[in-house]
Amino acid sequence: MTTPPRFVWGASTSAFQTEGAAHDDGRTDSIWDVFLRAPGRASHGDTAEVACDHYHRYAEDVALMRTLGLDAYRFSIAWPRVLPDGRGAANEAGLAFYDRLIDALLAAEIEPWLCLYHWDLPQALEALGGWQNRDIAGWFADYAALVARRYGDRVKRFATFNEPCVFTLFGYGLGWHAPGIADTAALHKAIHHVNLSHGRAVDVLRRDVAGASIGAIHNRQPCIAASDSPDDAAAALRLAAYWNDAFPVPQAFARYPSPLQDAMSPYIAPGDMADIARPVDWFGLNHYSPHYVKADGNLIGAGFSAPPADVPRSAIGWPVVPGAFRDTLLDIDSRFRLPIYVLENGTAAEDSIDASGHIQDDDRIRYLKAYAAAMEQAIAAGADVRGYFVWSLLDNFEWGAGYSQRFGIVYVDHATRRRIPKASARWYAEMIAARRALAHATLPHGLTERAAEE
Ligand code: IFM
Repeated sequence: MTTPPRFVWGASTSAFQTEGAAHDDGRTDSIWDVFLRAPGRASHGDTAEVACDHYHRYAEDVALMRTLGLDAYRFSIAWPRVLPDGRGAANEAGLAFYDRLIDALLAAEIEPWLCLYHWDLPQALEALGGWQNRDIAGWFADYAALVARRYGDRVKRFATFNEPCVFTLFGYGLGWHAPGIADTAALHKAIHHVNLSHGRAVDVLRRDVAGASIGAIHNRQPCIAASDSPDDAAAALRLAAYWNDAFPVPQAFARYPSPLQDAMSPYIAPGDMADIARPVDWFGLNHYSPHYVKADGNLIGAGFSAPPADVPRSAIGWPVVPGAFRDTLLDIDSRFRLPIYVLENGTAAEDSIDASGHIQDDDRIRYLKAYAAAMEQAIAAGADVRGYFVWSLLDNFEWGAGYSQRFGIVYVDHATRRRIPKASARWYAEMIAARRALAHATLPHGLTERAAEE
């Protein structure tokens, strides 16, 4: 057992994927609501209008988390729920929902981890250019200030963005995600304005929340050339620049990675890079598998390839390579020198309810065990990993895949919204309890975990 005392075990979700209540209490459209109205955007025409109905069932969900023994829960705020126009007048009814959620978490002794942005930009701001409009850095800072002042008395853990590489590349570069734009300039402007917004929000959170612990959440996956060809090798380097480095590198080192420097330079104003590279407290990592990359005619010249035949894959075809997780943690540790929190890891699996009403998701348990072991190898080798959050608590709305992919450790019947903990939820709860007991047992007699750390 190599996880340190006070290691944080949690689960993550996001607002758009779970809340539903798309039109309740003054919430307006996000870019995803609008994007999904066009045909063919998500499997089976699925939408997130109701999703897991977490908006109305949050108390049941918090009670479930408590039975699992979670230390922490990561959720995101729906920007269009609290600021229906994206800026200006706040919506009290929307703000009050997160008061209820946060208070329920604290009453259950579960630490709230709040992410400001998990892809659901208010459509009202997209109408003004969205992430392509430089003014968004100010709008995002104002939104961050609203959230900080409202919840900062009870929430200390703040993330600015979840996976900025994914929503910029897929939303503005390749056109697969909302708002469905595929344009080189749009992609580069979006990347820079998201970075600028991150820096501004860090300053606001630091100013307005006493004792804030702030980070950003990055998806990092090794990019491996699909063949020995020089074209595939060059494509892998390009994808790595967009996917792995376009956000953490400027945020930590005040420069863009070299393959992107020329493309980004038209959008950088004097002082921007210093404004982006504001000190943070931790590095949030989302990791699932490595990417296999081939040359492609798309606007970044890089496409996703199937893994080699001998690489095991999950039910949805994602490579299962725990060693890549270990290596990613060690790489982050050596390059960024920050405490690392794994804020998403997990897998979709073939989940079905058996005759006795159970979901025996052995594939997911195997995946989680292998990835937990890889994380422990990284910790044993010196990586400063302080927490692990499974993706996801619930089977939720999986973007373009709609409800066809289930990532939850808790099954959600999408017709009735009934929740049923899967075998993996029981495994996770038992693993957390066992590690906690061991951490206590290894402390010198009479010393609490916190005292030992101090
Ligand atoms: O569901 C997503 C999440 O929103 C962002 N990270 C990856 C997950 C699985 O695809």
